[in-house]
Amino acid sequence: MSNHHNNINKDKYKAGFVSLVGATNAGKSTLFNRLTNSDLAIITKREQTTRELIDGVLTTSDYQIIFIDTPGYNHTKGLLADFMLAQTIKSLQKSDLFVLVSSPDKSSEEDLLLERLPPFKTPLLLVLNKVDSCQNDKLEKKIAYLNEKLTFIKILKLSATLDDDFDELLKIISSILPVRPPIFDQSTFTNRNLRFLVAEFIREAAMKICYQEIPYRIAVQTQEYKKLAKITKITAYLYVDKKNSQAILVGTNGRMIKKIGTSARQRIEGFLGQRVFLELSVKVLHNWHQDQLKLKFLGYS
Ligand SMILES: Nc1nc2c(ncn2[C@@H]2O[C@H](COP(=O)(O)OP(=O)(O)OP(=O)(O)O)[C@@H](O)[C@H]2O)c(=O)[nH]1
Ligand SMILES: [Mg+2]
Repeated sequence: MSNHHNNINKDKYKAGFVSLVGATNAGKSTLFNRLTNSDLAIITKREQTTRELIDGVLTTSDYQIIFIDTPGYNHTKGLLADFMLAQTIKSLQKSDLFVLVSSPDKSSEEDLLLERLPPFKTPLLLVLNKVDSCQNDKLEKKIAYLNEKLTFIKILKLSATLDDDFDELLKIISSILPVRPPIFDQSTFTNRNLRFLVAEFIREAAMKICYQEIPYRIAVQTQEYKKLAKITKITAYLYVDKKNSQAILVGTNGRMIKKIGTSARQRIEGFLGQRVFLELSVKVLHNWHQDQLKLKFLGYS
């Protein structure tokens, strides 16, 4: 078995933390998964998909980049939004480099986040995402606007969904990171455990399949996680904030929750590379998103 760490060049090796920040829906999680060659982060077309930080480690013989996917910024108020912004600030505090992921279809939502960046004095890259779906003049306008507000080391335009490789971006990032030995063992690819990831995959399925406002008021917790020889048995609770949301999420004859379960199970099986038995229950946790204690119970504190 070969090990990068045994033959790394200590005088040249680069390592560090890189936060992907920006407005909600800009494509941070999509880019995060592409950069880390993983399926760790959840992605939906809805806003406020990511709620908590997640690290993804990319290790090569020349560098180790720990990407941090962060909750996107939007104008939503409340305790959960406060928690999400605090998560983003926490990731900024530990990062050696910020990548602002922006997309022209997002208007001024990121402005309040932008104001938070300069005090850090951390190098900042700008990635203009979704070039496949927007006109060039809109893109240039956005760049001009951002250039007036902040100083970027470099500006890149790309499509996180359609581009084939991200070598240029990785090269720039690694060149900026400090000379430092690897922070994590070569086999480490995330800081998150399977129970967390599974709960997120279930939330992703619920956000994709259920409509209206309900998905924004769903929190998922993995209850049982049992890896057997041929199958992994998982039970999880989906918490909603009121009784009638529970009925909608379960659906007529349990059709909605069954659909969510099938989609989530496939996602988990793809990730684990093993068959999964998944059992979901929908519980009511009244007004959980407005209650500090309940948020804490759900891990949002
Ligand atoms: N056309 C196009 N769509 C993209 C691109 N990158 C991401 N998307 C889509 O944009 C939507 C949002 O992507 P996410 O990666 O979840 O965005 P995010 O910034 O992580 O959003 P939050 O977690 O809510 O902050 C999804 O539907 C993606 O498929 C891109 O380069 N081009
Ligand atoms: Mg996200």
